[in-house]
Amino acid sequence: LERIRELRHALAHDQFVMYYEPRVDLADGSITSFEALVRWVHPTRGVVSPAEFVPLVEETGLVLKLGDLVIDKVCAQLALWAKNGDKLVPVSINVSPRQFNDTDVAQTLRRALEAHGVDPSLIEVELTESSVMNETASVVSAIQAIRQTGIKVLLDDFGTGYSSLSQLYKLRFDGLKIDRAFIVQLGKTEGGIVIVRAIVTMARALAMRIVAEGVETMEQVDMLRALDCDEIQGYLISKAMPPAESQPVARNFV
Ligand code: G
Ligand code: G
Ligand code: MN
Ligand code: NA
Repeated sequence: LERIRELRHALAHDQFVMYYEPRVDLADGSITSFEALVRWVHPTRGVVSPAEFVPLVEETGLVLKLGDLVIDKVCAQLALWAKNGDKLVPVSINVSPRQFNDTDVAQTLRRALEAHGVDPSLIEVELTESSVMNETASVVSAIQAIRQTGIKVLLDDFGTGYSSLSQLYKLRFDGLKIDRAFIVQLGKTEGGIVIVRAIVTMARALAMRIVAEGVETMEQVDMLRALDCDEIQGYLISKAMPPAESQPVARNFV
């Protein structure tokens, strides 16, 4: 396929860049971290969203190469920010189901951190429910291995998949990101607030940090505050941006 050849070429010729979307603490409006989101800078089509190519790289196994590249790029960026003398905040990396299940991600992360001289506390990993669906021993130990490195693990897009309560209890994520689909419903349907409240109550009981994704309105912010959510991200704060010279940690958003 032409598309696959193009993606291989893009990997070989360094056409991928990372954009960064801030996550904000609802208590004081400070930036708590950035989510790293990959972009393909195509020579003629411009900046291409991962929604257009992640499914194909996932199918072909190229996602393993791309995943390693993303980890390396984020660590390099953190090292650059550190060199500029900024106070750093962590960056979260999306790890695909295939990379999580087929490779030793903890080892890849440790090597990249070491190569760039970056502290593990500056990295977080986002796993989707589909990555951890089968609560096998290998899933449990892979998550433990990442956490033992000093890297936090967050469950991404929560509520859209099929993870069970017993899994959540066993796997002990550091945090949980409530899928945008539920945040959109806040203030629109009664279901929205009921579901978000239930997720917050459960996550709180398991001592997980609670992040709301896809926040676009102040009304949602007010409701999320009332529901005792910890952090938000979304277009109301900022979309993902190319890295600035320094991390803008000082600015207050909400
Ligand atoms: O940034 P955007 O909203 O266009 O991303 C679309 C989808 O691609 C999201 O589901 C997001 O999680 C995924 N994605 C973005 N960057 C990465 C990445 O670096 N690795 C993986 N595995 N998925 C990513
Ligand atoms: O699957 P994941 O949650 O990693 O996907 C993140 C994706 O969500 C990115 O592609 C990002 O561009 C997108 N995104 C982030 N904030 C918002 C938002 O407020 N609204 C919408 N519609 N998309 C968002
Ligand atoms: Mn994510
Ligand atoms: Na998400």
